[in-house]
Amino acid sequence: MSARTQSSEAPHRAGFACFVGRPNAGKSTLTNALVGQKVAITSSRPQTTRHTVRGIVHRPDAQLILVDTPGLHKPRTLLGERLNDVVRTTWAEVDVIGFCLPADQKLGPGDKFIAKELAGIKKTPKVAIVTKTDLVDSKQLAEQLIAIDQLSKELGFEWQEIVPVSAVGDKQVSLLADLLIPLLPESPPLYPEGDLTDEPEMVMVAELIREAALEGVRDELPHSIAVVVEEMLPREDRPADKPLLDIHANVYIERPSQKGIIIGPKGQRLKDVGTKSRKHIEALLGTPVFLDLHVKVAKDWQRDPKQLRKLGF
Ligand SMILES: Nc1nc2c(ncn2[C@@H]2O[C@H](COP(=O)(O)OP(=O)(O)OP(=O)(O)O)[C@@H](O)[C@H]2O)c(=O)[nH]1
Ligand SMILES: [Mg+2]
Repeated sequence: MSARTQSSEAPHRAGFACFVGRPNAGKSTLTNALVGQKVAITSSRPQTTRHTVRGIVHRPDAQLILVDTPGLHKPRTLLGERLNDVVRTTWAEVDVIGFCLPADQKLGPGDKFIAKELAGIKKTPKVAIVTKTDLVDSKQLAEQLIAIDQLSKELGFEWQEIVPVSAVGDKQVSLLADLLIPLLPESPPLYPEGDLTDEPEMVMVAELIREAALEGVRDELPHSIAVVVEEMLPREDRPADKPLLDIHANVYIERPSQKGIIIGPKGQRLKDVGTKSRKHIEALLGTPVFLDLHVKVAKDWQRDPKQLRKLGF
């Protein structure tokens, strides 16, 4: 029997691997790198991801479904509590847990707290992923690998693997998929061939707008921004070869005083957010877009159950 026939007889595997870790650890960037397309927004601000985002990696013999989760942190708002609940529900449901730890930061109480919780999930294999390896030298990386190994030993469990990766430098990203796939159950594909995510288009559009709005804002403001797409409609009376999609979206903030910052002098900032996100939205949807953005105040929405519901949390 040739090697080729043998490998085609290897069982097909499919299942879920979630990425967990502190905010800003590089989970969403890694998800996008593995999928080969932006399915989750990223930013240098912590707590960018606010819901689980599934990204799908297709291989001839496997389908690896990545579940990117919000960064686990000490919650200060009702939103924060909800996000942490989302993470805990997710890791209880997946086939493999990938714990992301940035190479350039010493293990802190936040990491130890997460590792302790993971130690309690006995039945699920856990892989430690050292992210952002392009930011450190080999000595620093070696120290981090030892510290991570030590951490699991202290807590009485073993990592299935410890894998250093750089999503930005495209180092060991596909190796990570190679190592995760054998940990998935035998199963036929769970998603149609070619699907890269199951995110609804309206959600992806809202996220792209939020990503653009996050850029350049500081302090508490990133946390205060939420985006909801109200409507996406093809413009009527357009010739078939010149379609235009009208998108109406609201950018929510928490306090009237934040309005001026988001809109900017003479509306320039909001305009830039529109231009930047429109490019990404057009690439995603493959059609020209007219983007209509409005800024609205949803008072203290991160702490208000009613407002949270309205914003989809
Ligand atoms: N140099 C370098 N930077 C990276 C790498 N991966 C992520 N980053 C940066 O780290 C920051 C955080 O990345 P995200 O992917 O948004 O982090 P996250 O873990 O999803 O964060 P939350 O959604 O807030 O939990 C961004 O500025 C990324 O560009 C990497 O491999 N190398
Ligand atoms: Mg993220």
